[in-house]
Amino acid sequence: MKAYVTAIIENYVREYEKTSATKWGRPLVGFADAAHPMLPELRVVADKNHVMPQKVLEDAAIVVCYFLPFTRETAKSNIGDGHASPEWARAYEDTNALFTRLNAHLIEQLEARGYRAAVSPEATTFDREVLMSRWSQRHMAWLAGMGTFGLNNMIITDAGCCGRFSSVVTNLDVTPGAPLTTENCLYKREGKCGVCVRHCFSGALTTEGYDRKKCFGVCSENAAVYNDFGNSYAADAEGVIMDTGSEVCGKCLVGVPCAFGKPFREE
Ligand code: B12
Ligand code: SF4
Ligand code: SF4
Repeated sequence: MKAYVTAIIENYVREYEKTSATKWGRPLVGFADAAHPMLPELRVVADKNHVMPQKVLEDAAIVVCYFLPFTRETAKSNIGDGHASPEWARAYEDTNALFTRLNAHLIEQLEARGYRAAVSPEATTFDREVLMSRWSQRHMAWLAGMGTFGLNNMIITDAGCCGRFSSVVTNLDVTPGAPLTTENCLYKREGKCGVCVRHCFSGALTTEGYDRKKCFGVCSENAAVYNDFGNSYAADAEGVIMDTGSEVCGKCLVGVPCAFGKPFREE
């Protein structure tokens, strides 16, 4: 079933990009244990109302997580201080739109085989005061063993961190992955690199920590410029839809050694 799910995702993306301005690299797919003992801790480290998979699907067993890498061209367009590139803003909106359709397709395919699957509606909303979501895509991917948190806060996968995550809760009966035991970020591994921090011209990201409000300020400035590519993530935590524009930046995940792969040679 793992190969089947992976093939559905890969095929969908390849078909979809034939008519999309944005292109993607090969998707990575992971499987998280929906009953992992660390899941309740999300309510401590992330949002206190973080949704548990069993609330999304009663007999939740596996959270299918997937990562869509951006292309090197998309990343290159966004290198340098100032506003995010139009290609970056478009890739953000196009990827979120693709997620909605691909998740519906995946659910349909699984249901046709007698399984059940659902998406957490909270995944595409966040509280605009505390700047947290009640469904953390990164933590699900981390639990699935898809990668580790970089200094830039991104999950660094085998295909790097320059891309986006989505997830679907299922009752699949497959063996889940487990969190990795070694770091994929050079700074966390060996105390060197920090290129992501140097790219953050606003000072939101430092080696001491991350100021999400400052970062959101930069993303909001870009949203004022990019109003034409779509309006995903526009719902607040209560589901109220706002006309926000594309809240993007992403300077800390382009032109960095972990953008498209692990930033070190495997031993
Ligand atoms: C709210 C939100 C924002 C807010 C707040 C950012 C933030 N860091 O939380 C704003 C609007 C500012 C924002 C900005 C960006 N975002 Co954003 N954002 C989200 C959203 C909706 C929720 C994230 C959340 O709840 N964070 C709250 C807390 C829990 O996270 P945190 O502050 O990073 O702290 C945790 C980690 O640092 C972690 N951690 C660090 N080290 C370790 C080690 C271990 C062992 C563990 C367990 C945890 C851990 O622990 C902390 C507490 O749990 C998610 C989508 C989703 N539903 O998950 C996307 C998401 C995180 N964003 C994403 C991206 C790409 C961006 C931007 C680049 C914007 C852009 N697209 O151009 C910037 C990057 C900012 C940055 N460097 O962090 C991607 C990340 C993809 C990836 N490769 O990992 C996500 C997953 C969206 C997606 N669908 O792919 N974002
Ligand atoms: S740029 Fe370097 S320090 Fe920053 S997340 Fe990537 S590997 Fe870690
Ligand atoms: S997204 Fe932009 S403002 Fe936010 S941490 Fe990264 S470089 Fe800094």
